[in-house]
Amino acid sequence: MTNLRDDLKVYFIMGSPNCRQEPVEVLKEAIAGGITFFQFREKGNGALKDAEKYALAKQLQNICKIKQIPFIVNDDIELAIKIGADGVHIGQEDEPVQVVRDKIGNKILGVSVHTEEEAIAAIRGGADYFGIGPIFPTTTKEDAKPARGPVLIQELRRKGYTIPIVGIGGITVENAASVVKAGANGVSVITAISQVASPREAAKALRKKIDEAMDQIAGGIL
Ligand code: TZP
Ligand code: MG
Repeated sequence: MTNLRDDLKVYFIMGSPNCRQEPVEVLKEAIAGGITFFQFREKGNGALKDAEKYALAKQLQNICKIKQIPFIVNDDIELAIKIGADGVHIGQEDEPVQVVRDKIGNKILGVSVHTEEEAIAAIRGGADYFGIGPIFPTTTKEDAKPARGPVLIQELRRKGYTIPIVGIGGITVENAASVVKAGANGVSVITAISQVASPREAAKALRKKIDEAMDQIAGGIL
């Protein structure tokens, strides 16, 4: 794949607390199924810290490298720089976008936004893409805001914002097409891939849905 917009199609996010099987196995299977982007998000109950977190990050990064899948680190900018990750993803409660941009140079910078004002500030600060959600109800993020559907994605596209966007929160193979139809370039998921018996089959089904939806949009059907 050649550009960020295409790379964001099936964006898998995970850390060890999200996995039923070994994270390394989950990631390998997800890649075999067809994910296009990966974010290491080591958060929540039992999350690894320090040396253990570093070691898992390196392992997952190596798998992504071999398969040429971009490897992004959630929140932990120092870790991202230390291991030479492809980028970072930050939220509104993290350091200002411009500060992070200055620290990471030309690495990929993703920012979670919930309003047009946040979107404007993120673009000014140097964001490369937005994560927007929760689109649907989710239990994965403890401090998640209420689900709002794809309204902000639709609003930003209607107003002419062209920055790559991924939807997040409660996305499944059943509802994924609606997120892309609303104007997203892809879907990011945790549960739909990490909490199922076969991450490979789940990733494959999601990838098929997104590819089909993209084809329909390109063909003017959706
Ligand atoms: N940010 C908004 S919702 C969410 C994050 C990290 C969690 C998404 O997880 P799931 O399991 O795909 O709903
Ligand atoms: Mg954050």
